[in-house]
Amino acid sequence: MRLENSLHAALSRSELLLHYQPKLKLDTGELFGYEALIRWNHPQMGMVSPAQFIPIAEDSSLIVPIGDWVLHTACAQARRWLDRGDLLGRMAVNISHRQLKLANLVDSVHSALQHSGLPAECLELEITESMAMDTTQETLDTLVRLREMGVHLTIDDFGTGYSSLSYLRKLPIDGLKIDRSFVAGVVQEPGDAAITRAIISLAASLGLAVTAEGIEEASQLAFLREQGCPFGQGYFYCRPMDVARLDDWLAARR
Ligand code: G
Ligand code: G
Ligand code: MN
Ligand code: NA
Repeated sequence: MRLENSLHAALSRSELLLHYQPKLKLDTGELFGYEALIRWNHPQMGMVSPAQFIPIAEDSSLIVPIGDWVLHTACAQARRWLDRGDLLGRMAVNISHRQLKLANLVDSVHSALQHSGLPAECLELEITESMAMDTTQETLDTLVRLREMGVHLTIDDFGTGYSSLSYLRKLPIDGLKIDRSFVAGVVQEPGDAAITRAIISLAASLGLAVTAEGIEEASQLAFLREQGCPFGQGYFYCRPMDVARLDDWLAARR
């Protein structure tokens, strides 16, 4: 309850901020886009992880104004990078379950795109596999409308949910993100290597863009390249960082 109260104040006190993690094309190492990751700089507790406060935001409906703020902020930043030539592909934003259910997501995305002037094609929404399994007609309509606007939809943490793959046929999606728990084991664990290979090949045959997340080592990158995985992100390239530090990282690459 106390964290909930201070989370309410956090928005108006500008304690929330976004970090961004670059996503790269694995074959050339070219910068493709970014994933926006929320942070809470709490006055007493310091940096609070979204794993801690997003569930609180979901339980209290604060996820609606917070999600709206994330979309507006990420789209505005993407527009700046696009204008500077530092966005070839897309800005990815994580969407939580309740945010999708509360159904004004179409308006919220529309407003964020309008305000920022970011083309819809430059925005990607990441939804979790459990969300994808649990769509009602209403949430499916929301996803279809977002897709019709030109926004890309991606299944995050792919492979960690349930085993039914039928939703891949049903949902208007463009991509999959291989969960980092599999990527972590591709070199040492034959099972993780097999699952990762299977996801890459499944995505390719369904025409979906696949991203490997949590790449930490050159050996993992080599495996993913060998398997033809097109996109990746992870500490090996760059940690999620605030705009100032990411601008330094971008400048150093030029
Ligand atoms: O960046 P980090 O590993 O701390 O993120 C932890 C979790 O919080 C991840 O599951 C990530 O998807 C989620 N997360 C990060 N930013 C956002 C956000 O803006 N909105 C939502 N709904 N989830 C987020
Ligand atoms: O659930 P989602 O995939 O959105 O969460 C992404 C989380 O993974 C973020 O919290 C981000 O900080 C974290 N992350 C990004 N790259 C790496 C990495 O290379 N290793 C690890 N362990 N975590 C990472
Ligand atoms: Mn994600
Ligand atoms: Na993930």
